[in-house]
Amino acid sequence: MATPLGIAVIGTGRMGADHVRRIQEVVSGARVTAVVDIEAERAKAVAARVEGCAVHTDPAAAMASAEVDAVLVASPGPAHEAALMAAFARDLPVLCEKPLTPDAASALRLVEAERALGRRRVQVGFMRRYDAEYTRLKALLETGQLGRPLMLHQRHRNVASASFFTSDMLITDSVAHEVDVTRWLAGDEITAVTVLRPASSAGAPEGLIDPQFVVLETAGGALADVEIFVNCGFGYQVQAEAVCERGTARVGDGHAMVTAMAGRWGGSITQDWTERFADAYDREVQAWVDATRRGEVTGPSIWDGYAAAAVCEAGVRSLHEGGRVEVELAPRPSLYG
Ligand code: ISE
Repeated sequence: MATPLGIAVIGTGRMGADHVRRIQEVVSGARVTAVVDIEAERAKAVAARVEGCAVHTDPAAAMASAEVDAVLVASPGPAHEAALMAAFARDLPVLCEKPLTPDAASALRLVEAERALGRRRVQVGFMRRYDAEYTRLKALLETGQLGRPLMLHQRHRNVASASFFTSDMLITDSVAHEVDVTRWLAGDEITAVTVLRPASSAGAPEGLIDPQFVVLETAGGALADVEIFVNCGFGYQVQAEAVCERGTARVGDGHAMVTAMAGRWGGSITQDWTERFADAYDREVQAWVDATRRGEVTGPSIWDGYAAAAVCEAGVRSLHEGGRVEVELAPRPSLYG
């Protein structure tokens, strides 16, 4: 394909606008040809920065354009199913931000719809798989030098949650990342989830259950724990430590630069995910564009998105009902290996 890939970006909120900038300024081989948002004014403001970019309020209308070769979905999770179904109807390749959808039933409908096409069309935006530290950890585990991973300790802290954030979203929107990382690093499905509630922070909005402590069990018997704390106030931290049979490996300490001055040493903590994972997002979108131009689909699949949704759904049940909840997973179609 000699001409750049024409991309429609669905959703022009924080992530969508960042992806538009990325495609225009960082990624090679692609350009944004349309943006879509139910709030037309917001879409217009983003499109104004991109030459020749069309503005739509309906994803299907954008996809009907001959200028659109592929779709990047960055609207809120509940809007993903309709956008992906519209893309399937036109057989367009898709990069869909996480979560694939907020619940397992809608995610499974998407698995079935893609399977009916007979080939993969969707890459799901679990960007940590493109982060330099996480890819090194994965590569190290794959060498087998450390032996099998037995436990995974993960911490996920945000400075402050958005006004629309609910207690369930700590699981479906935030822990969804650790669910994917756990499946990816362990190379295994998650079979059960337990969500515990420490005392909520006075720094969290009234009624929000924050922090939460999540325990994930894998089919192979590994355990992963996740501290999710979305109003920690001091910084954006995402850390993981794999404890294996013959050693441990840890990522996310954020010691890229340590300063020493006036009798103290220290460094800075990133403040949000667009900063901490900027390189990962760049690599993710470039990999998607490159694969699409080759006529391939790589990266996290719609099955990975569904599996994460099923685990998160069990997590939300555990949050509300207490105790350990088993994950119900449909049989994995051969399309997904
Ligand atoms: C947000 O949607 C993300 O994907 C971030 O990576 C995560 O840290 C945050 O908690 C989510 O709300």
